[in-house]
Amino acid sequence: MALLGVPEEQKRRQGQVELGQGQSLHIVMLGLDSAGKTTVLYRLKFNEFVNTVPTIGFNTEKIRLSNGTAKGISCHFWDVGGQEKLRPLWKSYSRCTDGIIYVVDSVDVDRLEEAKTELHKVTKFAENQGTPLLVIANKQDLPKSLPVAEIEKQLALHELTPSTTYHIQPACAIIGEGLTEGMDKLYEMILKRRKSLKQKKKR
Ligand code: G3D
Ligand code: MG
Repeated sequence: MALLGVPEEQKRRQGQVELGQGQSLHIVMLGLDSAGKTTVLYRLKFNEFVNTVPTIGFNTEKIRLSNGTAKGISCHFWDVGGQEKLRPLWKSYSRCTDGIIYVVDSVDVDRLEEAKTELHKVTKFAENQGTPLLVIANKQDLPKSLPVAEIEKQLALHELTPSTTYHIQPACAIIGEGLTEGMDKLYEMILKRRKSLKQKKKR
């Protein structure tokens, strides 16, 4: 196993202090149907590809992250179905979470506008103000996938509510590429937010 560099190890320890022993992060995974949410979930859990079936309702898993600076951190993931009839559920599942992961199919150009509308809706809910957002530009292995900068533009991420901090991560959930980097960024944003909320409370 590769040893983490010193700064990464320091960050990890500091994060564990911030989070408190035994605490786990509550993370919701959203996105249109077939974007790859369930594939991401099981890739993170088993570190291998698991064939999925369309999610009716939701999947939930407690996962201890096994890589990167967030290694060892426990996360309780909620993977909510993305079909139109299930989207009304997104509001209650995303309420007061530590982080939101929004998975996008980088090849499904025709539905990017719809993906944008649904994402902007979610970040506007009062309970989601300030919740860090990780956008996963998935299926980057496919030849017709749009580059991440183009997806960022088409999703109009810079127009999200000003309190939303976000990171967009190119990924291929099938082989797991980009997922460690993405989770590390999300974890970093979550810690930053916790720190600033703590400081606000002290004032
Ligand atoms: P969802 O949970 O968002 O609805 P799924 O999506 O995880 O069920 O994935 C939908 C389909 O996309 C699956 O294929 C899955 O294998 C595929 N997929 C997920 N991630 C990737 C990726 O990174 N690259 C490629 N090429 N395909 C991916 P099927 O064929 O089972 O519908
Ligand atoms: Mg699914």
